[in-house]
Order: sequence, then structure tokens, then C-alpha cells
Amino acid sequence: MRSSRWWDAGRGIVAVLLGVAVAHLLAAITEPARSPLAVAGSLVVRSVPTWLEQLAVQQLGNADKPVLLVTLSIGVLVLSGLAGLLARRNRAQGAVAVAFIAGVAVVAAVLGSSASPSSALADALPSIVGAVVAVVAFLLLTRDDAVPAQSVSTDPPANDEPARSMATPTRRGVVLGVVGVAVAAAFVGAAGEAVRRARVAQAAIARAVRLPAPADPAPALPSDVEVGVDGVTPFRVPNGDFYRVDTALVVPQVDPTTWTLRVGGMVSSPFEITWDELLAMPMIERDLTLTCVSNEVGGPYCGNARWLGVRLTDVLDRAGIDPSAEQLLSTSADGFTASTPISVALDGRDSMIAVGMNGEPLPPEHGFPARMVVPGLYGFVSATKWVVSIEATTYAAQQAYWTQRGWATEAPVRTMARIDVPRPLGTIPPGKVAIAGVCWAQHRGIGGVEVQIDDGPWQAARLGGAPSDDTWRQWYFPWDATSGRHSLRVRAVDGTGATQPADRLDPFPSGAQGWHEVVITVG
Ligand SMILES: Nc1nc2c(c(=O)[nH]1)N[C@H]1C(S)=C(S)[C@@H](COP(=O)(O)O)O[C@H]1N2
Ligand SMILES: [Mo]
Repeated sequence: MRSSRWWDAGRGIVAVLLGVAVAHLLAAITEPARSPLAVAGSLVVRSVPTWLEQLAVQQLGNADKPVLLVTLSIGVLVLSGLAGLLARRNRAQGAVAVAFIAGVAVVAAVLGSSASPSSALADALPSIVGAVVAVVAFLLLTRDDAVPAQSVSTDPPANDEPARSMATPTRRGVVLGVVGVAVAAAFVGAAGEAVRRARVAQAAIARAVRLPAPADPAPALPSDVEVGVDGVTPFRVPNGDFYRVDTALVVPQVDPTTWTLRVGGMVSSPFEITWDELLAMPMIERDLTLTCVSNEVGGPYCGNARWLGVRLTDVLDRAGIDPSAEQLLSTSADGFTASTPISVALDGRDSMIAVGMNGEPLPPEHGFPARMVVPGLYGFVSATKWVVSIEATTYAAQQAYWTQRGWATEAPVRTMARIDVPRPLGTIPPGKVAIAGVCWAQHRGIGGVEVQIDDGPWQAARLGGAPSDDTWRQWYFPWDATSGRHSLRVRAVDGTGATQPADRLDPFPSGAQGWHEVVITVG
């Protein structure tokens, strides 16, 4: 009785798994972002309330995407099992339930498709085929109606010989069918994964593009950008360690040979530029620090890299921007949008369309082949990755992804200092140590950093060098640590002389504020 119930649930699960695997394979061949889990996951990402999204980013960090996908998968498996159980009473109802589960992916794909109805169909096609496969598989698996199998388990053993002899091969057939289809589902799923990996490898080959040398190279770094304290975040963060924040469950794979950047909206001459044309333009190279508005006081979502790219003004001057335009709405290959205040982006700062990061083409996770970088603004209003279009417009006419969700429109980076060492809640031996970390106030620059130990006076820390006001700086404070528990506090003064305020603000809607404090034990 019990095992037969499990098998019935298993038929629902196997049918749905097969559908998912087929859809995933189709998506892998055409466009990985169309995988049913990806479209359903993206729908969740887009629809969750801001507070929940914040909570996920804070509690789960970079694990937020895997956790979402695993939760979603478990939900689908449970529902599929229930559909299988439903078929014990009514096969048609079970099939409808399977169709309903699979239909969610189809609806999610259509809703997630940003563009035309024809692209909505293309985006939904893998899920539609997967749904049909799931329903057909389910009907085939439940063809030998559940009744004889049930009769064998509910009737007393010696009571009904004919029914039993009929039921035994039926149940064996179910077992074979379930196992066979499960194997097929695993095989198709693995094939889909292999194709997906092949595409990733292909993108890696595409990344073997040669970037031009900058016409305007980065200013030489001062010799003291590294203050030489163990455990401090390096001045330039290697690409593999650079924080990543975006809404993409599947990293968009963009082929530079077919990529273009469209420049339009409130401009006198809209145009489209290809990868080769972009690379032929004069390049600048700059060390610039990028920060996420979601970063908590003391948080990790800040990084500094050497970017290579084309000046944003060089591109936009070709289009001729209407003076009444207020914002640049940049759109990514996966439909994300950011709005950048024009008065800020084009005020002469080193805003760029970047193609290189730390001497390499942009890694896929950081926006290959091209992204925006605007020094001094949080990433969500400036740093669109996989950028495919920039439109001059007004705030009344169009709202960007995060603006629609209540986040700020003007979003300059707030002044922040972070303690990297000693680690929070750690224990260190007494004696001479360095308290150290990084601090940033992009485009205003850093005027100084001060440290407070317990309730003592604020004391000046020493600053590492910086090539410009657009990067973070390391800082350190030599300290003779005495036994006991201590609170260490830090605050920065920006280049205008303004001291980082003590009042705590949450990241929503315009960035966290407050002093970073760590508690440690010496002894
Ligand atoms: N296409 C796209 N670009 C995006 C985002 C996104 O979700 N999608 N997130 C932005 C945010 S919120 C930040 S902080 C930066 C982070 O860039 P990084 O992942 O390279 O560090 O990218 C920005 N660009
Ligand atoms: Mo961000």
C-alpha cells in the first residue's frame, strides 16, 4: 500500500522531470535563459517585495540564486508528486494537474519576455514543448489504470487470485516505466547541461577577443595604494573575487559579433554601433570603485578595478542629446534597466562604456561584452551590464527596474569606511597590531579616516594612496592592543570635509549610512 502510493507520486514527478529536462535541453540549444527553472525563477525575482529581496541579499549573499532555484525545484517536485497521487482517483485530474504545473513555466516565460509577441512565443517554446512532453509522459505512465494495483494492495492476499495475477505485471510495468522514464529524464537533463556548458565554453572563446591599447591610459598608481597590512582587501580586486550583484539567474551569453549598442530616445540622430566600431573608438583606462546600494554598513558589495572603455560622452555626442532629456535609460540583453541622471553622467567625470576589466575582456558575470561604469553613483543607477541600448529620456516618461520598486533616482555613493581587520568577534593576542580596512566616497574623494577604540577619542588613521577621487583607499591605525573586550569604530571624512554621519540608515532607498563597528577580544 505504502510503496504503491510512493510509486504513484513518482509517476507525477518523473513526468514533470522529463518535461523540465526536455525544455532545459531546448533552452540550452537556443537560449539558456529560456530554461523553465530560469524563467520561473526570474518571475519570482521580479515579483518578490523589496524587503524580501533585501533580506535574501543580506542573509544569503551570493547564495541567493542557488537557494531560490533549490526551493523552486522542491516546490515543483512536491506538486508533481501530489499530481501523481491525484491520478489514483482520477487519471484526467492528475493529467490536468501536471499540465497546470508545467503551464506555470509557460506563463512565466511569456510574462518574462520583454519584447514583441513573436519573441514571447520563442521564449515560451521550450516550456510549451516541455509541458506537452510532461502531460504525454504522465498519460503513458498512468495508462495501466491504478485500480488493479490498488486492488492488490487493499484486498486480502489469497482472496482474489485473478486480480492479483493481473495486477502483478501491471505494477512491474509501472516500476519499469517509472525507472525507464527517470533514466531518460536524467539523460536528457545531462545532455541539456552538457550543451549549456558547451555554450559557456563558446562564450569563453568569444572572450578571447583582443582589446585595443588605451589612447588615454590610467594614471600611474601611487606606490602606497597597498598599506601592507595582512587581511586588508587589495586595492585592485581580482575579477574572480569581485562582488557580483544582478537579477540574472542565468548569466546572459552575448555574442560580440552580433552585439550592437543602440543609442536613441531624445537625440537628434539615433544610431547603432557594432562591437568592431566600438573597439575602433579611442579608449580610456581608469581605476574606478563600484558600490552596490544594497551594501550594509561594513558589507562586501564594493570593489575596485581597472576599467578599459570608451568615454560615454564620445558615444553620446554622436547622437546629440536633447537638452530637456533628464536621464539615460540603459537596457541590458536580459531586459534589466537603469536610469542615470544626465547632469551627473556627462559632467566631465570618467563615465564609460567599459569593455575591459583588470586587463581582460569583461568576464561574463560582469557584463561581457560591454557595460556602463559611472564613477560616484551606485551600480543600480549607472552600471548596466550586458548593455544593448542607451536612451535619453525623462523620469516621467520611463522608469528603470529599481525605480519602479521605490529606490532612489539620484543615488550618489555615500561616504563609508569599513574595518577589514581584526575580524569581527575574533580574538587577537595583546601587543602591537594594525586596525585596517578600506574607505570610499567616490568622486568626492577621502579627506581622512578616524578610529575610535571603546569610548576613547577619535584618532586619525593613516591613508593609503589613490590615483584619483574615484577610487577607494586603504587605511590603517597602529594600535597597542590591551587584554579584554574592545569595540573598534571607524568613520571617514570625504573630500568636501563632511564627516560620515553616525545615524544609521538602511540600504533602501538610497544606500546605507552609519559607522562600522567591530567587537573583538584581546587575550
Ligand atoms: N544587466 C544588469 N546590470 C546590472 C545589474 C543587473 O541586475 N542587471 N545590477 C546593477 C547593480 S545593482 C550593481 S551594484 C552592479 C554590480 O556590478 P558587478 O556585478 O559587476 O559588481 O551592476 C549593475 N548592473
Ligand atoms: Mo547594486
